[in-house]
Amino acid sequence: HRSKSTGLPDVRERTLVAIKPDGVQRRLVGQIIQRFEQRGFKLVGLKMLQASQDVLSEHYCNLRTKPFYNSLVRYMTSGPLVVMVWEGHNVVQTSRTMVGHTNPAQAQAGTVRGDFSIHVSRNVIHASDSVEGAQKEIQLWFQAKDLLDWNCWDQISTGEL
Ligand code: IDP
Repeated sequence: HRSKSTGLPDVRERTLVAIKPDGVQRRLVGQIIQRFEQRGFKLVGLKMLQASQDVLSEHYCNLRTKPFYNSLVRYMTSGPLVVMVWEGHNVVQTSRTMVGHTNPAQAQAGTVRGDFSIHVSRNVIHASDSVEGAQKEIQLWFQAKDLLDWNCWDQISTGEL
């Protein structure tokens, strides 16, 4: 994604990543954060919380009519989540690639789901699926004041090397 005015890479692209309750229970938080750091993305927000039904019904509003919706909400409220905002060049699409297919059975090895999960109802992690979706989800889960605009000394995340 490029800035319409300058044509330069949009260094402010952000996405929402959430480690689901099974990921927290299974002590995968460190390994998952490590993958995003190692890739070069910049962490701009992070918190652990117990999700409310209200936030989840907004977060998954496009799935409300699905047969698995109630069990999805039970799963997502079964324990704490670790919710993060990651920033960097093309972070939305690259995060989806790093997360892997929704159904772990179809997720490639090397992806979070492909390495750490086997069933779609316990697939460890969420990442926004579009730039617009990411903006909505970030607003839903975070207050603007809790996102930090810090300078990365090496600019790895911007793609402007
Ligand atoms: P995504 O998480 O890969 O973006 P979505 O289709 O948006 O996939 O589904 C949201 C979440 O709902 C999935 O990550 C998974 O936890 C759950 N889910 C999706 N499909 C099923 C299903 O067929 N059975 C149970 N849970 C499902």
